Amino acid sequence: MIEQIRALYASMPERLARARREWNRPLTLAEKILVAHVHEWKTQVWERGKAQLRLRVDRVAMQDATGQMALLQFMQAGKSRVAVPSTVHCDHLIRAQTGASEDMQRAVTENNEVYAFLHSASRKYGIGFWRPGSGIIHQVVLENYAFPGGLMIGTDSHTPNGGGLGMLAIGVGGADAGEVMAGLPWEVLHPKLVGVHLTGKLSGWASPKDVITYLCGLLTVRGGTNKIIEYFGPGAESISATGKGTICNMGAEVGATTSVFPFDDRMATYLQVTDRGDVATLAEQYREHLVPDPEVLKDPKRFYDELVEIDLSTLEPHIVGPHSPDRDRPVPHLAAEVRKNGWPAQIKAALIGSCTNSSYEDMRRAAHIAMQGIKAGLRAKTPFLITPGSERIYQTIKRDGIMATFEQMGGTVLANACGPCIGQWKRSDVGREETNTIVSSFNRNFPGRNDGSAATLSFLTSPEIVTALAFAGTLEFDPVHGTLPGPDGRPFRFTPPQGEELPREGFARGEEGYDPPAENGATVEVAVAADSERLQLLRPFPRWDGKDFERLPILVKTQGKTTTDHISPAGAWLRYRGHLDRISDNMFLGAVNAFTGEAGKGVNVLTGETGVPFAKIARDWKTKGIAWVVIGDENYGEGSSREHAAMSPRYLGAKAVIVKSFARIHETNLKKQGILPLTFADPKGYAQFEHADRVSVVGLQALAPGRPVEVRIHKPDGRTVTVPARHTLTDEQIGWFRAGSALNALT
Ligand code: MIC
Ligand code: SF4
Repeated sequence: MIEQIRALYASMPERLARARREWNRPLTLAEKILVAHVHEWKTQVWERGKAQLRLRVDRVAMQDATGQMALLQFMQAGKSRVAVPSTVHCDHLIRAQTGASEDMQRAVTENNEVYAFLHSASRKYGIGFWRPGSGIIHQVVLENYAFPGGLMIGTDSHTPNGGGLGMLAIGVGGADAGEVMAGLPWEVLHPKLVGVHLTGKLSGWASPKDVITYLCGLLTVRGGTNKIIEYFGPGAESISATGKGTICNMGAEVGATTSVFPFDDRMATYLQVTDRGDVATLAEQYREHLVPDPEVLKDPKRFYDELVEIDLSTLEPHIVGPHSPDRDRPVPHLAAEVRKNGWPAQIKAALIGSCTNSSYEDMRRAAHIAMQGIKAGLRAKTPFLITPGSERIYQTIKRDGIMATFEQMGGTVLANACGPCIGQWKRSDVGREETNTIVSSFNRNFPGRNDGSAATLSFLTSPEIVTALAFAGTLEFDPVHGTLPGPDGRPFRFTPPQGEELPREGFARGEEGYDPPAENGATVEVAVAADSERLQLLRPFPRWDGKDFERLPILVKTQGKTTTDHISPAGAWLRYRGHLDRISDNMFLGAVNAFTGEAGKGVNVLTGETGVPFAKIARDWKTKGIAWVVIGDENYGEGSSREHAAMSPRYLGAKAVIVKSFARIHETNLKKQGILPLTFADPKGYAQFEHADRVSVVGLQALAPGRPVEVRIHKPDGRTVTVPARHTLTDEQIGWFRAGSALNALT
């Protein structure tokens, strides 16, 4: 790995000098990394928000839930070995139920077939394999692979976590990963740049999490779409590398392509402690290339498309939720809002950890709060669950007594995995329809996400605030100013959290759980049983027949938030992530039907039957040879990178998805799978569609970059309404559409 980094750094001075010369200006950090990774300087156009970048990627990471499709697609390309260093991480499929060791054993048995597939495919094709229990993809990547100035893609939307070590790390669908592993350059819309100028220093209860929850409120869930958030300024150095990781990780919640911090001493220290002193030394040598040019820092307004100022010294702790990560307020304002909205104040579960917040520093600070409560004679008033991010963190918090502190307070340590963050949480304390409140230090809180119940109100904040709230058991407690009654009746007040950023004695080692690929992959068999209910080899989607889409019914018009969790829910459905036919039964289960107000169900307009799950309607139409369209609202496809949210619609007959606006990864996933993603030229177009309408999309033979497309609505009374629509397809992507999918265009 060090050789790869050395070669990249050695190439940077000349490449960056050329860009400065030709553009006649200094460079931001994000630009430096993009320039250093451009596939072909001569032909590349550099227009932010317009041009398509073709980049050479240093590394690919896949997790077990999205990695199955990524590998199945890679296998279709017929290559014998991956073209770039790649890893698979088993983290999403482990269900949290009774605690780490039992949950792990259950997972290994339950998921045996999928793990065997991922393992054998990894061995065969030259991919590093991280076994279940080794940790959550983003934490393991930060500990082992991320490096300043690098460019990686990962089949998970929180891949930007690597920005904590100065890397451009970007979430993608499995098709993107499959193509890059097959040797193609990676394409992405040239992002605009948001500069975030950090001054001051975090203090008191404020933590890195509050930088990003505050930004979520400021920018909203759409505000970062097709943008890179680049942090800089003196405040950046006051934040640990893992704290920076938290901030970059949750940049996914504003839709940002990725987020990045400039290289600094905090990163160097982290690299050293994680056994990469050689990378740290090299980065020190090339420091000037791994930070923005000095002129940019002097006059940032000239070089970033948007600029945000945050004074860390005045930042308060924040908490966001329920149901959306941009519903933000400072913690002290929460109680009043809870009363105003009639949300249940009682907290039913408090959870810390996840890929967002499970660093040593996070655990130390949370333990500092736990310790204070224990000393005052208090115990958690609610179940308190801890998911460590990796085996290293797990072993280290065990060695350093942090785990014992959590347990003494009444906590349960779960496996090193996603668990309750992705709905892998077997909860028996509340009924499915029961409105109830939970708090966590995770990054996502869409309805139904954690326990499958849309009635659960989920709030997100820092691990230290979650820990304090666990002692109180109610959202009405303000840990910053409030007091709790101690056992002797005297009021007890927490002092602000403290904790070292890295373990004094270094990280403890456990079973790291890494299996290298086979020397000679040709002899390894990748087994997929023909009758498997979990894995299914893919068959190419049919090519476009050259015809316009004529008079198609609307399967669903979604209303309001339509995240990938609404389109293709996770939780119990994670079981079928490798089986396209099976998983397609979950299609649109969470989507709110704009015509009826119900979730997951609609009217089969061909038979008149009501209250039918969308997948069932689509299957009926598929057998009759009838294709369909989707109408959607703002930021359609927000959230996860899971391409099942595009593959299932494609598989069951979607031709076009017409919406007010898209989230980046999902729009690309639709293009890759051969579905036409369109946006209304005027958002009012959305209101024109009624349930018995038929929809045509015409002029498809003349489909060209930048040229609008005409959508016609045929009303039951014979009227036709024309709605102009736009698309963002490039020439190459139009090729995917014609071929039926990007993969078809490849082979
Ligand atoms: C998520 O946080 O939503 C997930 C689960 O990690 C997804 C990936 C998936 O659906 O498998 C993501 O963020 O991309
Ligand atoms: Fe796993 Fe949650 Fe992180 Fe996604 S956000 S990778 S589900 S821990």
